[in-house]
Parts: sequence; structure tokens; C-alpha cells
Amino acid sequence: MKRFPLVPGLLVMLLALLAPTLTPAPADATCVLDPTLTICTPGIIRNDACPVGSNSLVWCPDGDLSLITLTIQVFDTSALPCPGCPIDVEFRFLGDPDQPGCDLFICGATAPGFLTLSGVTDAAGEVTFQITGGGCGCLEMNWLAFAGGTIICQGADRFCVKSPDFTGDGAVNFADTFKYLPQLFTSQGYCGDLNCDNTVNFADTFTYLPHLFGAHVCAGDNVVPTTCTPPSCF
Ligand SMILES: [Ca+2]
Ligand SMILES: [Ca+2]
Repeated sequence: MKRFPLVPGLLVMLLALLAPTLTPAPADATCVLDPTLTICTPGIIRNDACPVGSNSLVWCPDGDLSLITLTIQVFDTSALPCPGCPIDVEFRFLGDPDQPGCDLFICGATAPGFLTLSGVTDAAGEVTFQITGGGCGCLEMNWLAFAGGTIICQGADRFCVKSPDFTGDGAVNFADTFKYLPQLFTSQGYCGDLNCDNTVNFADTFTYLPHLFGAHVCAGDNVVPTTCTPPSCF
């Protein structure tokens, strides 16, 4: 009767074979970043009709139009992507509103021009931060990114923004309608051209109204005023 000892023996062998595949991958706690390899890329998640590839975008305090992004990818000292790495970014926004009496607005800002965002890198060692706001004009975004208190990248970029929040106070309401109507009546205005076809007409009104009726709003603060030369989008 030698068959019985065989069964546990086979089971042990089977388990030994399966064991490596059943063991979960260890958490990446040993990733030593090489800050010189960090890639920081500003960009746009486009949800408007403005030219693709341009730095011109339409955004809304509600976040339902285009978003400004900053994508950060980190690598270890062996040039392998670092997953699970906490990243903090300090943004500083400056800007030049296009219309008198209006501002530019950053959702989530805790002081004028000041926004801090945190995230954790994915399996590709990458994390993307998303920013939305209101107002129309030239916007300058400066950033300083940290991993564990160490600066891993910094930079700046400029955007031309416009929004159903014409006044740039973080809320779409009838104060914005009063800024929009003169542009509709004259068929011109960079800020009123919400569908980026170089004229202001009822197509822009149809773009505007859902944001007005939705009373789109966010909490945040304005940007720090500066003279901002737009990247040829006005
Ligand atoms: Ca407004
Ligand atoms: Ca238009």
C-alpha cells in the first residue's frame, strides 16, 4: 500500500510549484528615486473645440470642460519606474485677465495663486495632476514637485484660458451673462468665443447655457496678477 504516501507527496510538490505564483509581489518600499531622471510634462485634457496642440483651452469651475494637467513620472537609480511613490506638487499661478474687472480663478487654491496637490505614482511610476478654474486670459503655471521632501522637478508653462465663468470668481451666474452679452451683440471677443471658431454667436450661447443653468461653481482663489504675454492665442 504505497499509494497513500504518494498523495501528500504530490500535494507538497504541487504546492511548491504553485507557491511562487501565489505569493503577492512585495510592496515597493525600496524604490530609491533618481531625481535627475524625473519627467514632468504639462498638458491639457481637452474637452473643448479649441485647436488641438495649442495652449488655448476652455475650462469651467465644475471641471466638465478642458483641464490643465501636470504628469510626473519617476524612476529609481536603475532607471526603472517607481510605483507607489507619493508625490506633492506646489503650484503657483500668475495671470493677466483679458477683460477689465475680471479675474482668473484656480479651483482648490488655498490662497491667491497657491495650490498644493498630492498623488501616488501608478505601476508605470506615473501620476497626473488635474487643474481647473475660471476666468479668461493668460495664465502662467509654475510648479515645484517633491518626493519625500526632495525636489524632483520644477518648471513653468503658459496657457490661454477662457470660461463660462467670465468674471473669474469661481461661479457661473448672471454676472457672467452680463460679461458675455456685449460680445454676443458685437459677434467678437476672445473670451466669448467658447467654441473657438473665431466668432461669437448663438453656438457659443449654447455652450454657455448649461454651465449657467447648472450654476457651476468651485471653491478656490484667484491668481496673482502679472503681466503675462500670451502664447499667440488672443
Ligand atoms: Ca463668475
Ligand atoms: Ca464661437
